[in-house]
Amino acid sequence: MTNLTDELSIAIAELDEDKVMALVRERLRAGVEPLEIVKKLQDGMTRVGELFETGEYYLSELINCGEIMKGAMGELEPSLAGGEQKYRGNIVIGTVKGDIHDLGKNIVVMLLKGTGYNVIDLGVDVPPAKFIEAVKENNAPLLALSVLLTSCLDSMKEVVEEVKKSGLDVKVLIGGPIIDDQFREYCGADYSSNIASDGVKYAEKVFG
Ligand code: B12
Repeated sequence: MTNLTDELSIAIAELDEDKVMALVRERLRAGVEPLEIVKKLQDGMTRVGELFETGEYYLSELINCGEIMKGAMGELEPSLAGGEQKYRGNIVIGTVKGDIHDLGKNIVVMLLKGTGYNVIDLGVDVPPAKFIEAVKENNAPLLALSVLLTSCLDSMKEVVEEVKKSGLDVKVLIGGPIIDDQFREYCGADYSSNIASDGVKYAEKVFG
């Protein structure tokens, strides 16, 4: 079980919404980096996942945790998204079919928007054909996919295969906590990461 020492991580693990919101605001005011705050929240959410696995938390707690994180993201969004930026190009993003987790993807979206990209966010549970259609329609040089469920890794592989078959000139970035280089090689994606800010790093590679 993860050993939590940070007050904010503990507050979200204990599903103490008021404390989470108060600490997020306090840290933002104190000038703490928004991604540092996200990391602390994520640590606490990992604990929630562990408590769910061991049967101490139920689905209702998982849902509650997601809602608290959404509230915290609302506070963090202005700092993550930044100010007006020069337009740098189109990026299509979504969570793959069968998976409805979107909090991590939404952070990637905020960071990309904040850097000046026009992000076409297809949402969650997105079938492969919809990704292909959106890439074509928007002439997007980069497609980003998110996944959290092990059972949906095949959905992700299917998207990458369909993209490669389509002959479209688009790079594919896959992300999520269970994504590693080995899986990237196996499914044939161009880039992989489990860090939101890497979305920007790889976008810079693609858009130059
Ligand atoms: C909140 C939560 C939910 C919420 C989701 C709310 C929402 N709007 O997203 C709800 C309640 C809906 C939910 C449902 C389920 N969940 Co859930 N959930 C979680 C929990 C607690 C937190 C996930 C989260 O948001 N983390 C915070 C975000 C910020 O982190 P993140 O997603 O990892 O994203 C970061 C990086 O990975 C990266 N990233 C993510 N995507 C991308 C994409 C790109 C391109 C890049 C570059 C980076 C990147 O950037 C982010 C910031 O660094 C996790 C526990 C955990 N360990 O994470 C379980 C967890 C993911 N859930 C799990 C399960 C089993 C389920 C359910 C099947 C439960 C059930 N019995 O119904 C359902 C599945 C529903 C479905 N079809 O998808 C398991 C998955 C196990 C597995 N690996 O397969 C976990 C790990 C819990 C556990 N330990 O058992 N869940």
